[in-house]
Amino acid sequence: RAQPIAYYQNTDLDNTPFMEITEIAEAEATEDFHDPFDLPHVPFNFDRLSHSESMKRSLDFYKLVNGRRSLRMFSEDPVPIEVIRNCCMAAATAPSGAHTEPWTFAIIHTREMKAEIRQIIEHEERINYESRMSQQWVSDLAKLRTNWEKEYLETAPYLIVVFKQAYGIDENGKRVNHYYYEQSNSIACGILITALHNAGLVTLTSTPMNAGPAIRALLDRPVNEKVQLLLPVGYPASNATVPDLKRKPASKVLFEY
Ligand code: IYR
Repeated sequence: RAQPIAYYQNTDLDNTPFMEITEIAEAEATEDFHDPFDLPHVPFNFDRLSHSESMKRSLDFYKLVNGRRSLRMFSEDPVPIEVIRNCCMAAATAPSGAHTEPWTFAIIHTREMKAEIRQIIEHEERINYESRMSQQWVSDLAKLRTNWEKEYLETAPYLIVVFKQAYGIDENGKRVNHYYYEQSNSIACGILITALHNAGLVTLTSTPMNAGPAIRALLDRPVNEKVQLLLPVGYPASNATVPDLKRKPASKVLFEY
């Protein structure tokens, strides 16, 4: 039988467990040894596309995502919740540091909950717009014609709140390290926004300033979770408008070496 393995903690850097080399060797020598941190590695099945197929797909995808716009005027028309679930599960396929999957998606669809979230956000945004933020901030945003009122938080059939987990909590209540959770979560959010657009829906990438803790409390999420984004999702209002923004040309964003 394998003896219990002593791990020690390298507290200077992080909490990654290390095994003494001699312990690994001894433990691996026993037949029923299974390193709890190891995973079987399996063959990767991959179908290679022709260059012309890759060319076509890359251009089609570019055209698809180039059509995405952030919307602030929503219709009340319903959307099947399965579509929203699928988009969230697509987002949850994002790569993450040490495969820790540091995200939680909360789908809000009841009138009552949407109204409560609107109240929380408008209360904070009113302060942001009226006193908390600088004149520079207010004038930089002016072209978007936003203000503290957020009617879309109630008209959109869904609000998706994405939480980032700074660390995990295992079944025994023990803290688990999450690596690169900011980057991991941002990637997941990018996939979510793209998945919603691909499903024929519109959304707004909103970051409810100063309202995160109250939203977390309302949704009864644990303390390791922080609001990353709040996405109203649905169809655009029939009279919806968007600012006539232009994207930077390739010459400004792309450099080849
Ligand atoms: N969060 C505020 C303000 C706002 C800030 C930026 I930077 C934007 O690109 C858009 C809005 C709001 O939602 O009104």
